[in-house]
Amino acid sequence: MRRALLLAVSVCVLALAIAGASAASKSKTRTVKVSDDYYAPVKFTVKAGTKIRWVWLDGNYDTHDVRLGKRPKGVKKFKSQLAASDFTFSRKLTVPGTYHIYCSIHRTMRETIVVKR
Ligand SMILES: [Cu+2]
Repeated sequence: MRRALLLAVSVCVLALAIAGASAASKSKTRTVKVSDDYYAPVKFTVKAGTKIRWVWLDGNYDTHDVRLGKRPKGVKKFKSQLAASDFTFSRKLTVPGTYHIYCSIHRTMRETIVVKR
């Protein structure tokens, strides 16, 4: 009897653990890289409401920033500070459309983010 109860409890705990893990994998953050002199990936698609997290790689020599250029109507511009390494910058993109990211120092550094409904 006690063993059956113990089994039932462990099955429940396991189910909760699995539910927790799948909730975590649905987490709406997309991490992208900032390096010399590129963003990676250069183009990607996310669902509306996803938080984009730019991570400056270790060992960069140049400073870079993340600036929003062309964007969907009604979206305010944003820009990060200039940094070389050991820095992150995040923005949640809620409005569907195409977002053009660029670095103010290196005009060839560009990234396109497509936000889908
Ligand atoms: Cu740059």
